[in-house]
Amino acid sequence: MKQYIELVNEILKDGEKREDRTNTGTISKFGVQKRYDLREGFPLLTTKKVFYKAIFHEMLWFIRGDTNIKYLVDNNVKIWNEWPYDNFKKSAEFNNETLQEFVERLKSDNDFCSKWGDLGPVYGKQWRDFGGVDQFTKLINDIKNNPFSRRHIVSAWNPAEVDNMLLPPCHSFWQVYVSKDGWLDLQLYQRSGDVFLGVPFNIASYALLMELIAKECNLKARYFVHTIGDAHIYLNHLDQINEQLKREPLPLCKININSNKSIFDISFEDIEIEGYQSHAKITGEVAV
Ligand code: THF
Repeated sequence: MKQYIELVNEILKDGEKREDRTNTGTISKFGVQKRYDLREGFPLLTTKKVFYKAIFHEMLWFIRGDTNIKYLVDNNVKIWNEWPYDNFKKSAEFNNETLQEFVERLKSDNDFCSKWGDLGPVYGKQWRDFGGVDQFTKLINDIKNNPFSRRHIVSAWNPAEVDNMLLPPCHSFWQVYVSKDGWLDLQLYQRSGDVFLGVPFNIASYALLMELIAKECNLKARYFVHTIGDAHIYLNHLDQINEQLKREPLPLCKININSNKSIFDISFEDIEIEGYQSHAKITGEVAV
């Protein structure tokens, strides 16, 4: 994935060192765009091992309109745990539980999980119910009935509800384009991108979304255009980024969706990655 390496190099070259909300510090460049051709393979980063199962579960969770992390923790997906925990920590009910204890309680206590496992009206809520509009269902119907429309848009950014979300959407707005010969393209506007941890997830996540929509609408997925506003590398990820720059990118894997179920009924078991080769895993801390 040469585009990811280009993105990293662009930020290191042009970026400015800044303080940020999380007090970690970043190198940041504003306004970058990369294009991935899904016909060349599934864009799952090869210069470190990516835990793609988390990406698949998360996407199905968005599509279902879910915002409570119960489904994720039940499936051992940990990527959203920090935010509800941080919220709980600030509450009167907090009794010095560790993150692990908090997650165990979410798994075993449904009332506790309804109260403390919800992220607020984040992605799933806005995709399926933005002030009463099911944008996602409408999008699928519109692609089928009026493919060349210039209004195939889904917005997770709902100004009226942003303040009630534990984290305002990073990947905030996307548009689908159908070409005359049946290709499906998608452009994402991501307001903020954590290039080491989040961006590899975001790229694969939207590539999966494209494959799912293409299959549902009898099209073939082609370009994923990834536009990022504040594209940043956290200063405590610089060693991990530099390690990846030393590694040679490997051939891309393939993705198979082994089911003819509707996009609303596809399950995790229906999605299969074929031939994923990668360099070793690299860990890094997530800034909350
Ligand atoms: N906040 C920050 N600071 N970075 C982000 O990437 C991010 N997200 C989502 C919301 N807020 C964010 C959450 N997505 C990981 C990956 C994606 C996340 C959050 C965390 C992560 O820690 N990945 C590790 C471990 C994965 C695992 O094995 O469970 C990794 O090595 O990839 C961006 O949308």
